[in-house]
Amino acid sequence: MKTFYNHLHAQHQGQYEMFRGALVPCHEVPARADHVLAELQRRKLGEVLAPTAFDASALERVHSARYLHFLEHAWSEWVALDPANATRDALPSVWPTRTLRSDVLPDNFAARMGLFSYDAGTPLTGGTWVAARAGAECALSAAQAVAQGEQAAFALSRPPGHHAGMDFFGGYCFLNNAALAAEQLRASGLERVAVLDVDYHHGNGTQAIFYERPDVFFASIHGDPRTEYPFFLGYADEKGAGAGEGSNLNLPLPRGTGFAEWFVALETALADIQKFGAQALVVSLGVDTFAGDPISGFKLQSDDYLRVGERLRRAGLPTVLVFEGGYAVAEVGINAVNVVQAFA
Ligand code: OKP
Ligand code: ZN
Repeated sequence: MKTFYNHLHAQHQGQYEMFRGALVPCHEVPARADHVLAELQRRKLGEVLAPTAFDASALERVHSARYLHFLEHAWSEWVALDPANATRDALPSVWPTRTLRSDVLPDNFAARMGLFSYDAGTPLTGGTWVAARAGAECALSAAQAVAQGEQAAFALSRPPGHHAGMDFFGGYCFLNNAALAAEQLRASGLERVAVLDVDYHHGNGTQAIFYERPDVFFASIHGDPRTEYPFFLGYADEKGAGAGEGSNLNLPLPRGTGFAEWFVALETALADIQKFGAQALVVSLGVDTFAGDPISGFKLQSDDYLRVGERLRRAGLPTVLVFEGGYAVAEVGINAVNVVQAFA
């Protein structure tokens, strides 16, 4: 299958994230995508292509114009505050939680960082915008390839996307690559699209974007939010709302879950996607379900990803695979490419 990859991903290189009261080195590093690319090339799994350019209207199907404008200019504003900021990542530190107003756009930069985010684990750097935008273009290009008749395509995007909402960043994500791919498939004429999120963490951004939509089904298998990030969304009782009632499926599983139980959830998700009548599938392909992942709690082994790829192929739908999490850096290439190879 074709892979869409852009070397600009490496421009997003955070130094530190806030973790248990201290700044610790980022888990989401450029080497992650480098390992996936190297493994694809080592196994000679199809062409690696640069994405095509898309204009702002493709991004605005998912994200608000004022959020996109903020992201594009945030770094220069940050450095304008103090030239010494050029060597420091920007992190938010204040948020409009309940009872505070989020309808006003403040002038203050720190206030806008908080307005457009939900955690302090997601540094914004000098290269964040170009990297996120190029990553989004990989997802859009992969969707376009599938819309034009490819059975499947792989968007090797970085930073990841599934935690990013219509107008907020967080969870290492800025632009929601999977949602952009789904909207691109819709815009190319497919009436019903499903997003299946197999990353360890619930795809809160993707869920929220499509929660009231009857035309995009969202299914997610993830660590139980009672104990796992992102904590505040991803429960089994979230089934969609309004016209989207019934088009959202959350399958939370306890920390420590192994492949056998995980695979039962995959069958459940695929059965519902089938019932929904999806004409195409977008997979948020996180491989932080791996037993060796440093920030996650499932117990999948590298060979299990071959069975995941095989099962996804058997769903028989035109499919866009979008790379998300996976922080066991040495194994992330093997695990992600096992899915791609078994699918292809
Ligand atoms: C991004 B993706 C863990 C801190 C949690 C955020 C995790 C974001 C995961 N101790 N930090 O892979 O879903
Ligand atoms: Zn994750």
